[in-house]
Amino acid sequence: MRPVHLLALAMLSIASPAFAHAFLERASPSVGSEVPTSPPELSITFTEGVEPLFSTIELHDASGVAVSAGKPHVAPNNNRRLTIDLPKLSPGTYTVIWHATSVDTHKTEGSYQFTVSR
Ligand SMILES: [Cu+2]
Repeated sequence: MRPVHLLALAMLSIASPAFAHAFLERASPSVGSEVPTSPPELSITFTEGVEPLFSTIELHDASGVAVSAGKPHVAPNNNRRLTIDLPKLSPGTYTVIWHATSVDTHKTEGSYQFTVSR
């Protein structure tokens, strides 16, 4: 059992705050949600501040076609929230692909989906 405990300790130290990266904390529309109508904007709140010039949010419709959206920006008082303005979205399921560069220059990425019902 001893080697297993050592491994668990090593993993805990990797996950310490000194090794923090920008991961998705919450999103709007939220991850996996269904929203009644096309939202005016999409925002992702990360676990640490991000650099908007070096971060991207892409949106793809159900057939994989990229939806052209605005450049990502952060609010002056909250660099953890990255926002893009959205065009009018047709009903369907959309895939959001994000690439974040945090203020400590670490890069992270991920994706999730949401659905516009009408
Ligand atoms: Cu980091």
